[in-house]
Amino acid sequence: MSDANAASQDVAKSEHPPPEGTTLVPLPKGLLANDAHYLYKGCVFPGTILRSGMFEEVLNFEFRSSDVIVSSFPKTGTTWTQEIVYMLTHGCQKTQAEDGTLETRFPFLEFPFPGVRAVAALEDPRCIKTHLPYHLLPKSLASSRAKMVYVTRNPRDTAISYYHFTQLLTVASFKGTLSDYVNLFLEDKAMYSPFFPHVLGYWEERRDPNILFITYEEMHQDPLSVIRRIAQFLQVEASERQLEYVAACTSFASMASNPSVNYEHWKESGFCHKDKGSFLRKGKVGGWKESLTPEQIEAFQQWEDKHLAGSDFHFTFTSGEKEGVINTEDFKLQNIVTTNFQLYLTFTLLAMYNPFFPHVLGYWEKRRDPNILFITYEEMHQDPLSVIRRIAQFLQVEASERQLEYVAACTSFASMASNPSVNYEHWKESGFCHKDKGSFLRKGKVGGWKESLTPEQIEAFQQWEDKHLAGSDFRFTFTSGEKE
Ligand code: PPS
Repeated sequence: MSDANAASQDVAKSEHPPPEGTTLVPLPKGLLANDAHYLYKGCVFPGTILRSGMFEEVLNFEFRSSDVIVSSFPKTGTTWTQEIVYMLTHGCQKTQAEDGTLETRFPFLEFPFPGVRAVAALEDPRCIKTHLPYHLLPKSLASSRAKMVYVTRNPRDTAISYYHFTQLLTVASFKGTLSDYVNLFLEDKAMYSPFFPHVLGYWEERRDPNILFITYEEMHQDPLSVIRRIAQFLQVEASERQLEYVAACTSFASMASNPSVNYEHWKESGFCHKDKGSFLRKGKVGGWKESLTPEQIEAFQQWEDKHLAGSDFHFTFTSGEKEGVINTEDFKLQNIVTTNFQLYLTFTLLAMYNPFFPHVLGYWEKRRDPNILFITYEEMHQDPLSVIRRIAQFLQVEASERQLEYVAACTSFASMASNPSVNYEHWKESGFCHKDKGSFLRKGKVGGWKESLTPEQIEAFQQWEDKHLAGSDFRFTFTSGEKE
């Protein structure tokens, strides 16, 4: 049994009385293994949390200005948002086993594991998850200037996701039907209910500069633009290419196969049943249409209308998913090195191998071919090791991290420039190159165009680029994101 599970089960058995003013929520007998749900200050909590003896400490938790918090009603896209935030605040690198699983690198504030004291003791920058409604957030939030991303999702898909999750969790082991669960949900008896005050409580605060309010549906429709907004909000400097990489690594398929975020280890630790599906279940918008009966849809409709009357907030219930959403395959399968085309001083058809754009875009169109890997000079420059790792994977080369680092060292600009077997210096001897016109390995920089081109030339390039890239989803990076 994992530490997480042992800790949570110990707490589940704990005898701490729930805080004063708590009342038991009457639940139908036999549906839930953990049927001791409590109502505390207008919010339904499981006994695991309220009887942990730590709840008062949670409410008095001290946030710091460097904290990034992801808040949500359960099953609305918390994990997805957490992974995006984590990548953005950790160099836009894909999370690996060594980073630890999500619950350790992005702990759950009010959950007994690792516990509020452990969260308090974490070093900056802390990434913290919570499901607390706005009015129960620790009082320190307002003055701390910590940044908070709140994510929400339409209540129909949320309820269905929650139903499957309560079946999956051993501590809950929901025994009823979807219909039983829908009743429980609409009666505001699910954990962290009531749903609408949760959402609207944060919606009211959406203009707070330290709060970003997003929805599962907009992430689904256009992940890259939501990731861009989150990056701006968190003041993370990231290139377009890095943001695309974050989108690729946080696609449903990528997260579902990444053990550092897919929670599959909960099956081994006994926290989840092995035969009740997975935490990353479907990841769709609009699944409710296939799962709910017309009567249930009508009940949701009335419930939603009642709660949203007088509010300017509205949910999206169906998918506006874009075709060809980026996935990690795009990144695995990129094998043509393109170069920053602003380094070209001409954009007529005179240079050899022109025209430039049809050249690049012709290969870009083929990037999903499993035998083609499309990469850029700029990403090699920014993070050579990760590109080398991708090339190795693509070529199915088994190499240790140490070996990949050695490849990176031997292919650095300085190393290649001094290596006669690759620097083409012998071309000077053979008369193929002039001896007084520099070297083949010339500068090896990104963004040199800024010093070399006049404003007029830059403007001309800009127009030419815009013309050729209109209608394409391919973008170049023009400046260096070079690592120190
Ligand atoms: S929890 O337990 O409150 O933290 O759950 P939460 O993460 O909020 O919600 C789980 C649902 O989010 C889906 N999910 C995703 N959908 C699309 N893309 C990505 N990357 C992604 N990651 C998680 C997850 O599959 C659950 O939804 P359902 O509908 O059950 O599939």
